[in-house]
Amino acid sequence: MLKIIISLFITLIIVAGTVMTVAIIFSSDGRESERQQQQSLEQQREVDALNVDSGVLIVSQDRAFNGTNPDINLKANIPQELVLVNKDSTPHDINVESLKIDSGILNKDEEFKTTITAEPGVYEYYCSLHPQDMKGKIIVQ
Ligand SMILES: [Cu+2]
Repeated sequence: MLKIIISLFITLIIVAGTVMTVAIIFSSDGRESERQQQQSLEQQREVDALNVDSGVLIVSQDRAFNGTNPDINLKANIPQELVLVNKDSTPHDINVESLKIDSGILNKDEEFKTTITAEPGVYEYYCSLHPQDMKGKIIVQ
């Protein structure tokens, strides 16, 4: 009888331990995905920062500028800052030949800043390392 009680007790401890371990793994998973969600929200805010009054933030990531190589709208004849941050482990740059802009090659987490004061027009921007995938238009009005 005593043996049965002891083995029941041991089984109970093993079961409780397993349940607690699973619970801990799940709760840390939850925290992890919450953190990732917050991170992607921050990235979203960075992407949304396009076309703010004072300037433009471009993030190169996954071989694209701001995910979709968007049109960048600028106001004519007003100095506006353009910032490029490279978030890829692959090097990138940004070139706008008609505005004489060449960032030079940026490695991961490096950034390039310039100020654009341009006449109305459409200016192509591109990455010289991936000109097929990373190119878009700066529209100055
Ligand atoms: Cu590139």
